[in-house]
Amino acid sequence: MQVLSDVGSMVHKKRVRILKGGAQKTGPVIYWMSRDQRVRDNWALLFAQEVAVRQSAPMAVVFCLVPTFLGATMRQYGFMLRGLQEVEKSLNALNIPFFLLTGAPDDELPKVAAEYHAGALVTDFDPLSMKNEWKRGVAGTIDCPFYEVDAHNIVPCWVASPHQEYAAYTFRPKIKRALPEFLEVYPELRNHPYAWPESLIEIDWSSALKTLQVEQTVREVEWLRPGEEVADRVLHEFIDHKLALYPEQRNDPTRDGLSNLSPYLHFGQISAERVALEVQQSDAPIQSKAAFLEELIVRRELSDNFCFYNPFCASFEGLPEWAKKTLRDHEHDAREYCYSHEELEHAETHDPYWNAAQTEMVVRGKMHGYMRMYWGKKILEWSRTPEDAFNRALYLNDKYELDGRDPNGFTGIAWCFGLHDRPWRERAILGKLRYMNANGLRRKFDAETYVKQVAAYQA
Ligand code: FAD
Ligand code: FO1
Repeated sequence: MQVLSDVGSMVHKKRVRILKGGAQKTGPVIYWMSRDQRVRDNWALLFAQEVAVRQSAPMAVVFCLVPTFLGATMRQYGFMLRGLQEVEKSLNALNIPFFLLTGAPDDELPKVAAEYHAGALVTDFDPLSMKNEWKRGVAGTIDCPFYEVDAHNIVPCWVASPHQEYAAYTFRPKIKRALPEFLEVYPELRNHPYAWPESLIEIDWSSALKTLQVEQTVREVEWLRPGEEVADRVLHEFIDHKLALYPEQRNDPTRDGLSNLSPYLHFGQISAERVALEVQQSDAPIQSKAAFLEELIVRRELSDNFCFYNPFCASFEGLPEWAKKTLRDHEHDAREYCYSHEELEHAETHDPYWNAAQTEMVVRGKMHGYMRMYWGKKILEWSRTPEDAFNRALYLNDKYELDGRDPNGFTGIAWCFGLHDRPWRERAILGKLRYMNANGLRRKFDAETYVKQVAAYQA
């Protein structure tokens, strides 16, 4: 894969990869927005503007809405589409049109590029294999240069490490070394100086909605509103009221101690780099900032590393060899509890804490981070085979979590099955995998209060 030599000045050239080379043409520059659904603090959008300005060309942003996406339901599509309506308004105010296409990106984008005689196409980076297939399809059909910009990670994924990392401790020093080079102040996106050649047709959002073929019963949530503006408010509420206590409260699901930024980060409605800059500049204690930035930067970017280098990141196959072996060695161990898919989905197990976590996810669309680990480990203990367990955890996570089908989700689930961890003392079913039990929860927080709080969400 080629990287940029000297094109671009505002955007670090190592952030950009050339998916299709060639000389830039005179036509408009199109940014195919996908993972980074925001106007502010978006290196891909800034890069597209820079390329357009260099050719005195107009620019547009295109989003391709697919009818189904890795099991997403109305809950996640609704969150995304409301955010995109805000994107449309903000872009229009900067003289940049926004187009919503419906259908497969590898069919629709080449049509648009041909219709407008695009001078260049820019997109944002995503490690998911489906996105790479789309990009390969587009690159094979278009007739102009095609660039990919890592606008999601602070340290571009291909720069952070050249291979799949073993664990956080091998990745951390690499990220820390690279951070000073990439944790930069963002320039402002300008009012675009070259007007789009045609008058614009208003987007018909309700018709777009009708193209979706998704599960409608998993409803949108009320308590966390989508969009860039709200994301910024959520960030500042976290910094002002929760960050200082983050190290003490983050493992206690009875406290409102987390940032709640994951849905916004997932849809790119806020930039992780912006979050890191604001956290760094805050006057919270150094240990609090460090604890939060460890999650936001090291853990989050480690997830992209896993999915970028491991094509099987979303399945049992992608786990480390030692983990697969120990799980297979114990596959036939007797299970005290073995629940059906329905029993899990309806939170009908013997374990009130697990049931509360599952219910929190189903009702609120966001399970507390600490409970996610326990939840995943127990699914492994209570399933017929480890492969079954992996698939069930992924299915439930992606159906209900607002932040589902994210590299963090694939990695988080794989962590419950040994990824980025080491072998522990061998026991039944889990073999050498780290074990978690209800006593551990009770030692960390008031687990009965958690159960009561979740019951109140249902009322
Ligand atoms: P905060 O604690 O406020 O963290 C801030 C940010 O740091 C998060 O938004 C996230 O980007 C990053 N972060 C925090 N913890 C982790 C972690 N363990 N790994 C990677 N990044 C992290 N995260 C998702 O975004 N989507 C998922 O679908 C998802 N599924 C998970 C499933 C399991 C079984 C496990 C164990 C973890 C999963 N996680 C997932 C990771 C983590 O639990 C969530 O990112 C976190 O709970 C989100 O809440 P927050 O933004 O309020 O967290
Ligand atoms: N990306 C797109 O480019 N088009 C879509 O229609 C789309 C739908 C979608 C629905 C739910 C969801 O969680 C994500 C969705 N994404 C879509 C992708 C998303 O922006 C992320 O890039 C990936 O999930 C991985 O990070």
